Amino acid sequence: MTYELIIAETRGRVGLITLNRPKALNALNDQVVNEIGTALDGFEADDGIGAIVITGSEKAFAAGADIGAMASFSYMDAYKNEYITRNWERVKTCRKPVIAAVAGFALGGGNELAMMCDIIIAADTARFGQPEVKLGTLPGAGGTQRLPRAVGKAKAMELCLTGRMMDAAEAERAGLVARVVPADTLLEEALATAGTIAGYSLPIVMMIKESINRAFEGGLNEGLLFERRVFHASFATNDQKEGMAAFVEKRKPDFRHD
Ligand code: CO8
Repeated sequence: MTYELIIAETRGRVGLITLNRPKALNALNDQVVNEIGTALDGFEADDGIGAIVITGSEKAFAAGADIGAMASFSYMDAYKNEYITRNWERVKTCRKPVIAAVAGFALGGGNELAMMCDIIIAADTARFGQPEVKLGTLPGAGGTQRLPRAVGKAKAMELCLTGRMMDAAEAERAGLVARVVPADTLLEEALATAGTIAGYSLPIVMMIKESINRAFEGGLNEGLLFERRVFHASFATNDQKEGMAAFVEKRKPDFRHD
């Protein structure tokens, strides 16, 4: 598969997607979003891949939806054709863990893309924001929903209503990012984290991802019941037998991902 606006490659059991529209600071258009979707399809179908990293450039993870392309849209262009937002959910529906490795700007749709991923690892140069208000519009790919869940109502309101950016340290304090690392080690750290995850049993990793997502997408009782049932289901996997036997026998587990 050849791509024009992303690079898709594999590093061991990790799939790596690099947004590659540097002159436009990785601004997101239909083609970028579709190419990300196609790359995710490939990684999901590949039994040799256990986790995925999405990254951008040193200057920008993604500076948002392509403003030039949207500038003259009518309501019908946006509503009927679902520009950009049409294929967005593909990141969310990915069953394998996805890590966003963010350096530089993650603004508007760029921040929304990062938040769709399961873990954000930020370079100390990262800056996050939802500046749509400055353009006379609002977040359209989950920003008003995922940001308050990540950082709380007060900070989400302030960020969306003022359009100001927050730096990596503030984003970590607020709970948006899992970890801040020096910029020159970002990819290495993200790939190492993805590699660790990909070394575990894939079905168990998928069960954990699905269960944690319940905490954000439903009520507490439903989430607790879901977690309990998936915990029970893990005893039907060979990897649970192997993982616990290895512990008892004081050896390294040999997960077969089934
Ligand atoms: N769209 C298109 N082009 C962009 C974008 C963008 N979002 N951001 C930057 N660029 C382009 C610039 O036009 C410029 O192009 P050129 O060299 O041809 O003039 C190039 O990238 C470099 O940008 P700057 O010269 O502006 O670089 P600076 O370092 O001076 O500034 C900033 C960097 C602060 C990031 C600045 O470029 C900026 O403010 N960009 C816009 C950020 C923004 O408003 N983002 C939100 C967009 S709206 C949105 O995302 C809505 C989401 C709705 C849901 C859809 C899902 C995607």
